[in-house]
Amino acid sequence: MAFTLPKLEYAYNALEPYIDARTMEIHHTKHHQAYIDNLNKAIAGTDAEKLSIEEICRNVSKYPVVVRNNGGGHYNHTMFWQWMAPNAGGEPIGEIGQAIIKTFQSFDNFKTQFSQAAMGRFGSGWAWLIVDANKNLVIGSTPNQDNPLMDISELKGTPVLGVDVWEHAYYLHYQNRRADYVNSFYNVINWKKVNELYLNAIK
Ligand code: MN3
Repeated sequence: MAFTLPKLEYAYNALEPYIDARTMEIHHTKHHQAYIDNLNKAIAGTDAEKLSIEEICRNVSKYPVVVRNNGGGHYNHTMFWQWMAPNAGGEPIGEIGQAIIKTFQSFDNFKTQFSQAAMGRFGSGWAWLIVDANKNLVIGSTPNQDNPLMDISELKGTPVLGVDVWEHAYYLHYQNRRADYVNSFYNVINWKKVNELYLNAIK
């Protein structure tokens, strides 16, 4: 079974003014689609075709680098679309809200550290909030299309939130102003989804 582009649960313009419609459309239909096409090409006729994208990421050291880059791209973007929603953002709700306060003392402290991870990632990559092997929340970042599921990643755990800091995610609207983009991201975080992923990760 070849991987296919997941449908967004909202319109391309639904995250405006924080994420513009043109960026969303190009990001989804061109960038994400290209990762999927290249991944499908790379795994055609191999045993990886039978695996989920999570399983491929967990064992990514066994595959050529093209699978790492494009498989990571597919997983990361599939999650990224769900980490955002219209009429969302603000303070985290539910168990993830409590865990964030417990771990980082306040939501403001969390935002400071998460933004630092996003700003500190040189070049292209992702900033993450993960649940590590000890069920603790940890903030970090990975380069390129790597992610914390990958066996080759220094940062390891289950992603519950991530932000794409590749320039293609923000350049049309924010140009070089990554900090403004990351600040805007807090207005579209789908905490309901993040909470679901958190509850699953601490089981
Ligand atoms: Mn991207």
